[in-house]
Amino acid sequence: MSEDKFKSGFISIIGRPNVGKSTFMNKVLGQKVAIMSDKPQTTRNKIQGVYTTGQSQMIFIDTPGIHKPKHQLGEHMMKVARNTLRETEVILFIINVAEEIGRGDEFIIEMLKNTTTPIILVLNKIDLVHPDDLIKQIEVYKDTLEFSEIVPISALQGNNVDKLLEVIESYLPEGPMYYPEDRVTDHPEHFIVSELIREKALHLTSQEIPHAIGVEVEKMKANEEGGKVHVQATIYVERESQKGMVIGKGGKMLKEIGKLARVDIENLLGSKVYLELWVKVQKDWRNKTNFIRSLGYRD
Ligand code: GDP
Ligand code: MG
Ligand code: K
Repeated sequence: MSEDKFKSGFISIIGRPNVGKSTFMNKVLGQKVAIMSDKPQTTRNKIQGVYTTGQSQMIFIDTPGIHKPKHQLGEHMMKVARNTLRETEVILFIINVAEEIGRGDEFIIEMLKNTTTPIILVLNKIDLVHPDDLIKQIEVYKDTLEFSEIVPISALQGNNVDKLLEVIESYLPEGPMYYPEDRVTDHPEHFIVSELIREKALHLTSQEIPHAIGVEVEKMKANEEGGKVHVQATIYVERESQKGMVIGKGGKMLKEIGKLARVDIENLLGSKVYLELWVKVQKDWRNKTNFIRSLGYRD
């Protein structure tokens, strides 16, 4: 294989909550990159999983939480999603084959209607259905969009995942290796740690604010003397009232978030952790992230 035939590209993963997007990414990457949770929208589109073989490199972009916009943030997420769909080479539309097509799927289909990017329909969770039902589902979906490919898999058991990767590769253009071969995510630890903190904050705070929370890990430094890793992170919220909720009475809530997150981070890193958490109000913290930069392009 000559080097100029190397293929690479970005792949959006789209699908309603709990269809198995994170499970699929983790299966491909062989490690826990995206945090799995029963709670919808734990992850955002910033996730990058990079899968490199001898002949190609696939950069996966998770595009979670695409629902009918009910409020401002919904609309913002929609915009982000639309940009993501435009910028990528392939769209993986993942559905849960064990469930009837629902409004969430239909909304995504509606959104994909004007897309020129090739769409691969991934029928996930085939381990849960009878082959006859699989065929029925294919019939249902076939009429909804022009799919470039339809691939049934079980992300959990790994069935047909290799086949899906082959299909994806066939849609990638010739391109460079954007990331070093051994790189799974851009800042795997920073990212995973921020997701762990976000996850705790979501679990502990009230229903009204989850979308408004973002976490950025500013510093992760091993303190050689104590053997502890010093993690400094900021939880971003959009309003003063939300800041109050995250901090809690006398700092009780923030303390609890920190306590739970610290345990997980210690397990992840395999060392003791000193976790320093800050809460900041920043109205448009989401807009700060330029899409291309978040994908790791460098100029
Ligand atoms: P996401 O919200 O789309 O990222 O979904 P997750 O990857 O978090 O998966 C949601 C749930 O579905 C988890 O409990 C997974 O274990 C489960 N799941 C994912 N893929 C499969 C599959 O192929 N078969 C079965 N039986 N369960 C799956
Ligand atoms: Mg997920
Ligand atoms: K919550």
